[in-house]
Amino acid sequence: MPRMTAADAAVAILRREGVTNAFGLPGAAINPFYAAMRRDGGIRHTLARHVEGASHMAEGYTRARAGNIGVCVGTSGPAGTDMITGLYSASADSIPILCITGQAPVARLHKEDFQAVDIAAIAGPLTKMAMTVLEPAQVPGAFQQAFHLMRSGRPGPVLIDLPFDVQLAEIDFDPETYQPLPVYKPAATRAQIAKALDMLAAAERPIIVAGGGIINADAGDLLTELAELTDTPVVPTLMGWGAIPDDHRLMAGMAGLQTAHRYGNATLLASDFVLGIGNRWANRHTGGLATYTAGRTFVHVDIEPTQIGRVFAPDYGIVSDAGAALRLFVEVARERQGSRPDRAAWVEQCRHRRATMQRRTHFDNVPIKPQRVYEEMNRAFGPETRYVSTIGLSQIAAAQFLHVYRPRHWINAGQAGPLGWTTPAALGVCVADPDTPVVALSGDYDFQFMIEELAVGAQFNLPYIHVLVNNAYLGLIRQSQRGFDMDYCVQLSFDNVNAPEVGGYGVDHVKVAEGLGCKALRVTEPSEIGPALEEAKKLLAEYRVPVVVEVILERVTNISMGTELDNVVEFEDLAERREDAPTAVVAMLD
Ligand SMILES: Cc1ncc(C[n+]2csc(CCOP(=O)(O)OP(=O)(O)O)c2C)c(N)n1
Ligand SMILES: [Mg+2]
Repeated sequence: MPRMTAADAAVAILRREGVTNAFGLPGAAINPFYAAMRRDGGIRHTLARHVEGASHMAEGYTRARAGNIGVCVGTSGPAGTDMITGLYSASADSIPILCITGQAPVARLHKEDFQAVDIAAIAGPLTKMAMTVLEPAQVPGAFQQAFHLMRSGRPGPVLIDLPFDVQLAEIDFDPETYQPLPVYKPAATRAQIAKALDMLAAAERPIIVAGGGIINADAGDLLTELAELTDTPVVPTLMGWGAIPDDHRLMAGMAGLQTAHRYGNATLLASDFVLGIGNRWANRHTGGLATYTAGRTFVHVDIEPTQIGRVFAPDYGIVSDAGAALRLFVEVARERQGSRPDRAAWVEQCRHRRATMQRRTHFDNVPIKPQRVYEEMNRAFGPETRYVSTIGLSQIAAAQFLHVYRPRHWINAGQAGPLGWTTPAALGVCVADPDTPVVALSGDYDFQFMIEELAVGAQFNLPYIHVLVNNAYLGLIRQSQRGFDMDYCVQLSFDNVNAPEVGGYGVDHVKVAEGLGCKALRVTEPSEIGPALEEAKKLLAEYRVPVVVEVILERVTNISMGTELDNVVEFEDLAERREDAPTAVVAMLD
């Protein structure tokens, strides 16, 4: 039997499970694992500048391609605690990442040893398994179980904590005969699917709410096929955006309190039946449940049994992987083609709402209004673009105005929304798929959170365009403070003694980005945005580093939002003519 250190066995298993990349930051307690990675030579390591960054890189890496599992590695103590936000973000959005931490030697764990913290206990609620492995011979089983759990059922992260001496201990292990454990995914039965389709057929104004589970299952094509076979309009959630292309005739818009379209909300409210697939009725999608559910029948399909009925009781629940359910949905719907109800009038109503209920994007104001930035991004970036963003007015407006045409092309920290996520997640996406253009979008505060990670992009030649919309404000919080009649602790503006040219907006992002080895441009006029984005593409091709395009916005813009689907407040003029929203996918009827 081959003998090797437990760390060597762990790395061999990573390889057998398909891992080719890791994101991390070494330290004394994880050095044996790094030594094993070095001996193996098959795992490309991206050195983060902040361990939280490594965890978000791992998440971006997972989310860019079906089957990927991002791995993040750190030393003991503060490295583990830094990655807790990454585990939270990944678990909240059902994304598998494997976090590996070093730990103090077993015999010193209870002696308040240097950087010995009970990271498994801290990570417990955020992971599908969090384990400090105390017996070297348990290491292979721990890793095998980790991959099984990450891939089975509702996907999510795992943490494995390896004491220093456990990593170094020799064990018997045969990598050649190692086999990944089978993956468990519940699948709907034909009777369940037939019943759901009966309910859909009985409805007059049905819609499908398409959640992130469809993206995780790589089932966007099946969703689109089901929509076409039954002529049912689709309302993607924020996590499901891209499952059906924005330019599909059955794409009805997103619904919600913030990241939503006016026509999406109107269509949801006009519907009488909702088939939710791989979604979780998130509060910012539903708003108040009385408004959301009144007069509607619901079917809920989810891979996790305890998600059925968690937020409200659906009329019918099906426990299934979204892909497995959609395969059967498509099969049975095909068989029923002859008896399909005529939905033409309802589909046309949804389409008409899409062509009339638009928000204005075309403003020529200086300082620039944010809506204009997204209009220019729609012109500059085609359907091949992958967008990455986290939270803020910037992200909310992006969801209202940008276009997404493919699954995994809107990569967003939906539930947790940790500031600082955007830059490292975008870098992880670049590692996973260097051939697809990546465009990150941040507000100024999000950008400043993990700004140091730009150096990782410069060092490892991970080129992407980072659109930075700068209002020198914690904009989303400023807007929500209106309810408290205050503007308190949310200003980011100051007179920068080194950069009078930023005109009181505080941080000179161009200088910082350049200092970190990236290229950067700043624009202040709406007519400069398009040319700057084109210039950014050239700089990216020439220098192969991240390129930041900073757009100086007006300080105060309120973005459409509300507390119920039927009370979303519009703060700006709505579109009345085609020229008001010139990049809308469905041209405005005027
Ligand atoms: C770590 C963390 N702390 C606090 C928040 C709350 N929060 C959400 S958005 C936001 C302000 C974002 O400002 P900016 O990135 O400039 O975007 P803007 O809203 O101005 O477009 C804050 C503080 C958060 N999401 N994450
Ligand atoms: Mg801001």
